[in-house]
Amino acid sequence: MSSKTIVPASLAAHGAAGVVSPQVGTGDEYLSAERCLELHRLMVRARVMEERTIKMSKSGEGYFWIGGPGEEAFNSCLGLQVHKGEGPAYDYLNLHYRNSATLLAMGMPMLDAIRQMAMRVTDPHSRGRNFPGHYAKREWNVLPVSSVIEVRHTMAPGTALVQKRHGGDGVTIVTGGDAGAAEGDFASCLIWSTIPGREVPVLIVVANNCWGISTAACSVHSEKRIIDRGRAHGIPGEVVDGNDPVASWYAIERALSWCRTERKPYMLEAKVSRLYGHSSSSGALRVKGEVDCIEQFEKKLLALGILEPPHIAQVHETAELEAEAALEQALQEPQPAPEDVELFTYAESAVDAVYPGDYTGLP
Ligand SMILES: Cc1ncc(C[n+]2csc(CCOP(=O)(O)OP(=O)(O)O)c2C)c(N)n1
Ligand SMILES: [Mg+2]
Repeated sequence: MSSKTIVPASLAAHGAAGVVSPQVGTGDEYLSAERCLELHRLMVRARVMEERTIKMSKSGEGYFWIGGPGEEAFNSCLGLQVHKGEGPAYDYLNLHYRNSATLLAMGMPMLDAIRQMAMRVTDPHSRGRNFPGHYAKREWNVLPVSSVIEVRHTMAPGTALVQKRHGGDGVTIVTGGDAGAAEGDFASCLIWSTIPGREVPVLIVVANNCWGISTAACSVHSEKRIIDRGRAHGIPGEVVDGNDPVASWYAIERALSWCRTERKPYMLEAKVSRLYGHSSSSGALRVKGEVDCIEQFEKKLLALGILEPPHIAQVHETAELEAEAALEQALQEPQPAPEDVELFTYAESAVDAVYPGDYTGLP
């Protein structure tokens, strides 16, 4: 592969006097070609990383796999719009297990996700002790992803309340699926986010892939749109085609802007695909017949002349090389030691009078 970046002719011309910047549109909303190329690269990196970890689950370099192929368009747009930092002045993220593209868009190295899949002690999210996609990053307010779904929905109003008291425009973002939205913890989130006079800035994202493992959403949800669950609580919302990065970008922008300025909750239902089934437990085989956001976006970029086939091939090839290099490195790193098994269970706490420095919290 050539290390030289190929620049599409339409973009090479951009910047010359009198040349209008190309744009990509959905309806009457447009994103610049530069933003679309950035999103495309992120989406491809996320997909390649997920496909590499799926292979790891089959080759014994990792075991259980779960992740976000099919959610790259929406999740990349989300990650690029997060106000990233530590503490209540910044956004808090209570994510589910399909948000790899969000973390990559925020700047996570692919290597860190591969380390988690390969169960290496160098995995900064869980020291090689949790499933893939179970991120935790204090410096970016990414609270630990929980395999137990929707528990973050009862915690999200808490960080949002702190943000409201703190002042500023920090938002708590909580993501989950359609099946999770039928659980009691989801209802608790709606109730605790809208206590009269104490409404809090939570962006509740429902990634609706129409499935909860093997249960079809239509066999669970009586409402046509999941966002309608928010209506009883006065929570505004929007349904967006999560496979469309342009539509997703603006829906997320509107949602975050509402939470940042009104300091109240908003619900966003993103219609997404689930391209490899639920997890490795259901085989992680490529599903036919669902929209692939990357293929769809590439067709659009090709039709507009923003990308040409060699550029697309280069983006994929670069991502694959990055994934292979990450795997090679991760496999050389150590795994956790058996004697560490009881460590790192609870965060240390200066206000814990009994065990302030003991991560286990145990006697
Ligand atoms: C509280 C709880 N109940 C059940 C499960 C088992 N479980 C794991 S994933 C899942 C389905 C989740 O579906 P959805 O919320 O639509 O998210 P998706 O996996 O489709 O993204 C279930 C029931 C769990 N992990 N936690
Ligand atoms: Mg689902």
